[in-house]
Amino acid sequence: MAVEYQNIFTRVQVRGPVHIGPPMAPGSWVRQGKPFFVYWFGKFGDAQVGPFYLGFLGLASIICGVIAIEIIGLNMWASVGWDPVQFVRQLPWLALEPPPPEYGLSLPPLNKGGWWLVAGFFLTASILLWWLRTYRRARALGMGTHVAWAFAAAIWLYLVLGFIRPVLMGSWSEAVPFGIFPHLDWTAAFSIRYGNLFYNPFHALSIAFLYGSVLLFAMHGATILAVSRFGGERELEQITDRGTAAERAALFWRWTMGFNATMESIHRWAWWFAVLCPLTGGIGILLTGTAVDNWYLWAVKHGVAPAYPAVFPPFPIPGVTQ
Ligand code: 07D
Ligand code: 07D
Repeated sequence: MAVEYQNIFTRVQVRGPVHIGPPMAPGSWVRQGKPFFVYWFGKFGDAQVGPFYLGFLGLASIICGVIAIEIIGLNMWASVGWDPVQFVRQLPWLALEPPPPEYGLSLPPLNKGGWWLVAGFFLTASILLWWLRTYRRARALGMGTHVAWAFAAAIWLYLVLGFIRPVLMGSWSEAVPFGIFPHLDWTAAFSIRYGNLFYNPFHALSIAFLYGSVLLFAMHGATILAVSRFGGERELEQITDRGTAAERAALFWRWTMGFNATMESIHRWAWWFAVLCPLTGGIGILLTGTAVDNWYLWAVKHGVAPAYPAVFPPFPIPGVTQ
């Protein structure tokens, strides 16, 4: 029955004794926590919780992250006069803003954007430390470092938005504020200030990869679920010894589109589509204000967008007496 297929819960839970994982290399921290099972976790993923590897990098990252969030939160709370009710009520609209333009790249007083710099420093340290952790844990398991490099693509966009571009523009005030809706206001204002980001070809590329990622994710998830009755979700076996699941999945797409991915190539497509979204996006943001001041006028100049006719005074309209 079709309705049985449209189910977010894992249908079969295989439960063995807890798995501690492979032995640790000398010099590593121990893994913390006695592992246990949670039935409802097993509905979404693996039922076993723990053990957890904290490690130096993990601990340092969490400490920096907590410092950043605490600075942001306390500044937001101060902005409502330390009223706890207003803090909770107005939280989505509260902000910790970067320094105003007159401070350029200098160190401003704490209450004039200084706290923004300190919070940004700790948030960035936390993210970079977490990146190192993904790299090191992958290496410790003898894995490739694909996850770390995909994460690096997102960090590239984050650094362009909050650090590299503001430095090139000579002002911290160009950077993004901390806050739920304030960072959306910044995004909208940025687009308007630089002549409509829709005319930025790298924004367009980034959107194509964003939408493409969604499409690929849906196609891949659906295809594998559709052949799971033949063991299709055991993807590794299907790569090395292509079975009936892989054959059927491939045939389905070859029949419908004339071309099909393979059990391996689909994951390469997925990785590249996801990575190229923030990678091209970061290029687009880096060019904005540095190389291109107004994307609409840039598009007019390059014949991508039509120039608006001057329809009313004070613009002179050719052939019309003023
Ligand atoms: C689902 C994985 C889990 C991650 C989550 C995010 C925080 C921030 C901090 C209050 C897909 C956790 C959030 C830790 C809380 C404070 C101080 C990932 C998943 C659940 N944005 N953005 C959101 C960030 C930028 C834009 C939501 C971060 C740019 C638009 C969330 C960054 C621009 C919309 C969020 C960042 C931009 C959002 C949901 C960093 C252009 C929305 C995110 C570090 C790219 C959406 C109210 C999500 C929303 C939204 C976080 C940067 C635009 C709060 C951490 C400057 C248009 N952004 N964002 O699910 O609902 O991601 O906003 O660069 O519509 Mg954003
Ligand atoms: C933000 C990478 C950094 C995140 C990191 C994660 C934590 C949280 C969490 C513990 C997302 C750190 C995580 C700290 C820890 C827990 C739980 C990735 C980030 C390192 N746009 N737009 C994009 C669309 C318009 C604007 C990209 C669509 C308007 C600006 C994307 C539309 C205006 C910027 C995209 C649209 C505008 C973007 C983001 C439609 C506003 C950017 C890709 C249909 C009026 C960013 C080149 C991404 C960019 C960006 C989509 C419209 C402004 C493809 C679909 C015209 C300023 N827009 N946009 O991966 O790269 O983000 O632009 O209208 O900076 Mg846009």
